[in-house]
Amino acid sequence: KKKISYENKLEKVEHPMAKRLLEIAIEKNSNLIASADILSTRELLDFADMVGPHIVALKTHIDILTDFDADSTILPLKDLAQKHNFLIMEDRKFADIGNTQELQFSYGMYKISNWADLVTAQVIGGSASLDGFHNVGVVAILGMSSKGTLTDAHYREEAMKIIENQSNVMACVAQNEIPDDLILMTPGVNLSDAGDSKGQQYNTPEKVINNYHTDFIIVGRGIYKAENPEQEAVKYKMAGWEAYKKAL
Ligand code: UP6
Repeated sequence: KKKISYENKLEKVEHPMAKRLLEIAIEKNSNLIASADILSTRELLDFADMVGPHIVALKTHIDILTDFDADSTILPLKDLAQKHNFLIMEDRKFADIGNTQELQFSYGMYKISNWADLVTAQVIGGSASLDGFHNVGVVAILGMSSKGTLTDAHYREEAMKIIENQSNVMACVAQNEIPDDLILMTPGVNLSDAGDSKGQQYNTPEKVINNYHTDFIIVGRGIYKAENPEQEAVKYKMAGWEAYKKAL
């Protein structure tokens, strides 16, 4: 079986953020999401400006920033997203009851609902827990990349039932193939390491695109820890795009 093209997937997806993401992929010839697991605003913004031209989305963990400030972090980040045409994906991995998640999504320091195009959420709380995510693309965590994860085949089967019936879910994070009408994103991608000492497990872009038909590779340390992150982003972008074309 061959991989579905972004053009064909664009006709199958309904969520507006799914459409935007696929349009950006087609326009930029990129299936790269850079994970910016960076601790200061200055470095986050410099990184976003450097890799911005080569990525479809920038994935943030906004709660690891030591100097978060809505005006000095989010406003310039939004400007960079517009300048370079990428989406902002907050990897919050919500995992609570619906009411709490709604509060976490819109209130507190980060006010994620004000600025994130996409947010990640676990499905552990069940279907109704996801209902409160409005005006955002929900990326559901179907399976994790870490050693010993509880997202085994049974979990994923039950999770997929929730995901398929939830109209605000536009994508899944997983380490396996999923139905063609959803977007698949795969982290745990690195060209030079096999893993880290804390349970992370890596595959190459080629392997995840070939084996899982993933639509988007998520790369963190492979890029932001590199001596020349822009050059490395180009390398991952090219590896991802070549593998995509070969898998078609
Ligand atoms: N991430 C995973 N695996 C998952 C889900 N999410 O690694 O199953 C996220 C991590 C991190 C990024 O939270 O932000 O993807 C991977 O970073 P790395 O490439 O530096 O390992």
